[in-house]
Amino acid sequence: MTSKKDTIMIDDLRSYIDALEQAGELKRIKAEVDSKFELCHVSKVNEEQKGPALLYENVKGFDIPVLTSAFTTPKRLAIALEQDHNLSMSDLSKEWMKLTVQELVPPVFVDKPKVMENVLEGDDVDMDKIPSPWFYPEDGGRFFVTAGFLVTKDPDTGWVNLGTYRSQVLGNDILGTQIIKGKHADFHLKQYAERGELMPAAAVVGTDPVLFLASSTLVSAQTDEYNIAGALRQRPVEVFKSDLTGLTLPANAEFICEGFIDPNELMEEGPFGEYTGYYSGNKGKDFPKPVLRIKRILHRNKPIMWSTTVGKPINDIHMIQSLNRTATLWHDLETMKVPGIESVYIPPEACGRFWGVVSVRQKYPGHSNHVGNAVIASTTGHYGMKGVIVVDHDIRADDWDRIWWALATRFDPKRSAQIIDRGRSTPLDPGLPIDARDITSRIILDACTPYEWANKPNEIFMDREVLQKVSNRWNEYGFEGTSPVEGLINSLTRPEPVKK
Ligand SMILES: Cc1cc2nc3c(=O)[nH]c(=O)nc-3n(C[C@H](O)[C@H](O)[C@H](O)COP(=O)(O)O)c2cc1C
Ligand SMILES: [Mn+2]
Repeated sequence: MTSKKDTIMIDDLRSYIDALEQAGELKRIKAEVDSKFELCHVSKVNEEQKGPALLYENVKGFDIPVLTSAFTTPKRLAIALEQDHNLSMSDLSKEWMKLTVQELVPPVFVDKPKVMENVLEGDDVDMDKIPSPWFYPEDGGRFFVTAGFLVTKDPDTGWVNLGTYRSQVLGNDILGTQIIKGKHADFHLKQYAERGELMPAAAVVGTDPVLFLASSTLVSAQTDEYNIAGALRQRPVEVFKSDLTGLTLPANAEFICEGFIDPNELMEEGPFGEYTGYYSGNKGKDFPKPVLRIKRILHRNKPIMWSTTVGKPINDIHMIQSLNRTATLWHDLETMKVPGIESVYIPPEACGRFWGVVSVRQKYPGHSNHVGNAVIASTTGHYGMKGVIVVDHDIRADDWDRIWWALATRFDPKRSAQIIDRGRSTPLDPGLPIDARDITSRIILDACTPYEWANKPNEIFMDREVLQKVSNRWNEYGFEGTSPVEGLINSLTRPEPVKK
């Protein structure tokens, strides 16, 4: 078991790669690999096998290595967050929630940012020199930002926002950026449009992984994601103030493309194989995107490119969404004062957003129903979630074997399922018709034994004393290793009756 104190201190992409390598979670690929399709296809097949993170050291036509599959197992997310490597996804989300509801930690400004080691301007601004992968055959081209973020600033209040919006290379010095309506950079863009000004913006790739994780989390407006990343690390992120755009930028990034977005300029971008496993519905002229015109590229010496494959689950984006949406849903339920919440989980298999599971210790009739309805009314759960499963406290929200058992044995479809109409949806949900994706229905599956039943089914348990003896004698029976019973005795034996 790896405890927190054994982990490497991470403050950039390189130290994260070192930490992965130390934990045996990184494979270096020496063979020449084409960044068009081949790199993505190798990574995707490796991800399906639950393989390690991959560092492609010999990318055809480039001398810049590319990292993929950084987060595709819970262990690698735990390494990124400097947490115990054995934590489950749901437990990691709980740690995330605890850290981000504490005091936020603002960044610290440094004099000599490493990302300024190389400053490319004029004709040297050439996105074709960077190995931005081309992922799937029907994608519109190469995508520079998949594991990164756009930095923008509120011109009125100075709030600095980091948002992960994928960005396609549309020319030597042009990035098309998919900022979906209502995202924070969209707020900023509208403010610059009203002022009749260009919006300073920077596309950043290859940072401390917590910055990428924070930039793709639903954080409140007017909250700098730097402060969230600082809270997750319990120490400040190193930043600098750009003399070109005035933006606060991460000092240790591998690449930063700085420039300006004209609020009135849109270009065709995409299509892109999305995290749903489908291409997005509307494309081309029906869905043009804002463009970042790059004035300069900053990069570290010997820079490293970082990408995520996207496409069908499970890859980085599903793990990220599972992690941060579980954390925010859990927090939502706590702030709504729903009692008895034992664990929460939004599985990556369900694209990290469409289904959620909550385990509850019931305290009153209708409690489990309260939980299901609270989930879909919450800030996290109201947006795009289609189904909620509620289980009793003896089942962990991320224990699929037992969730199936609850659906088999504590559930009656007529009594336990409810369909709710007209919830907020996402334009990327392929389960809805392409032209009618604003609204979805939802289902709540209450897989709990009703609290009010006087005559509850009699569950099978083991004898406590005999089980303790079995645990003590585990190796005597000829089994190797520590007894699997330790720590499980309470859940395998009949709970003490609650004293009235
Ligand atoms: C890998 C990845 C790719 C994403 N791509 C997009 C995207 O192209 N457009 C978008 O609006 N949101 C995208 N998201 C979701 C946003 O990052 C998320 O909604 C985040 O909260 C946006 O930042 P903001 O809240 O500061 O606007 C992506 C998330 C991840 C993890
Ligand atoms: Mn934000």
